Amino acid sequence: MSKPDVLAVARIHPFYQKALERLYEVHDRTHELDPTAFLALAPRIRGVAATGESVVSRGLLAQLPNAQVVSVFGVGYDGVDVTAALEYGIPVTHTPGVLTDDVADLALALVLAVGRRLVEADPFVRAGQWPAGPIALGRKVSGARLGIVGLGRIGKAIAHRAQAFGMAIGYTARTEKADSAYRFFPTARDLAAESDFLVVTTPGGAGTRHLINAEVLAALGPKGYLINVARGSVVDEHALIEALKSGIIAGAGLDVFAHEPHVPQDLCEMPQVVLTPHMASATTQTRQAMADLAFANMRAALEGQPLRTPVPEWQQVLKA
Ligand code: NAP
Ligand code: 8YV
Repeated sequence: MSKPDVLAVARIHPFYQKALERLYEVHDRTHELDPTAFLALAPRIRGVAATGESVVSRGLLAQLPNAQVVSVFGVGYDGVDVTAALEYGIPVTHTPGVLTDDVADLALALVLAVGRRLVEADPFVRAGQWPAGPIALGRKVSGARLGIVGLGRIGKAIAHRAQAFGMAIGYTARTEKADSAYRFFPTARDLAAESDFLVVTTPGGAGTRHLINAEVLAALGPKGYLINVARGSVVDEHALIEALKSGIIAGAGLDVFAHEPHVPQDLCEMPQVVLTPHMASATTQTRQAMADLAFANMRAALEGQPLRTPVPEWQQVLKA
């Protein structure tokens, strides 16, 4: 018997790919790489494998009458047209929780890297500049004010780590958290005005587009640092570059960008900025856990079993 067909809409991680290939015929980006072949293939597609950065449009979903799931390898699914998926009765799943620790770890690493000038310090030593030093002073992290934009799974894990550094923690979110002892601010601007480090951990998509804009950056101020481990779309990248160039903020630590994998040259040339290639969940252990969960969701959907981790919008459908 032939294996059920699955479409990978992006280059998916080898751990996820290998797991899928055990049970399914995986078609790698056929919709983009060979549109003619895709016309014949599309009605056979039973599942869609995606990443957190993938675009799964209404147009694509409309071509997949027999798709039973979009299984995202990642917690963020802002590129998936969930409204269309719901209309077509195609559940969307993601991988919440298993990557939370890694993303929080990287957020703290970026706080420390920009505050303590780690990325400047390494070439300073290697290039023999130490004898003519000293290197410029850093910004003390312990005891500083940390503002978290989005107190969800990742935001809370960042706060937990920051407590060990004795940081004063504030946050903003869509709603105040009754069970949180951290100080709530109704807007990102208000939070920025009271933060030394502003860490962004919201989902991407229309609801958060340019939530961090020129006004928020001005409120963060010339001694403030922006850290983004959420999505590039949440920050107005042009406003950020201007703010960094003109000293409106002190520096930034960025794991995500507006047009990945392309990073503006301006950012690459700034010593007060630390850049990482969307790698917050990129450890062997976490990528394996993400692959296991994304695969489990795919398999459950194709075997008619309950989904492990459907996105909240689909959970609402199940409840109704
Ligand atoms: P989560 O538990 O759903 O938390 C999201 C938080 O964002 C919630 O507290 C939510 O507020 C808040 N939020 C949503 N819209 C907002 C808005 N307009 N203004 C202010 N706050 C808003 O999600 P998570 O598991 O922590 O993941 C968060 C995001 O991190 C993902 O969606 C993804 O984009 C990103 N991420 C990036 C990487 C990476 O590699 N860099 C890895 C994993 C995840 P309420 O609680 O009030 O609803
Ligand atoms: C991954 C992510 O880098 O979970 C997310 O939302 O952005 C990251 O964990 C991504 O999904 C893998 O491509």
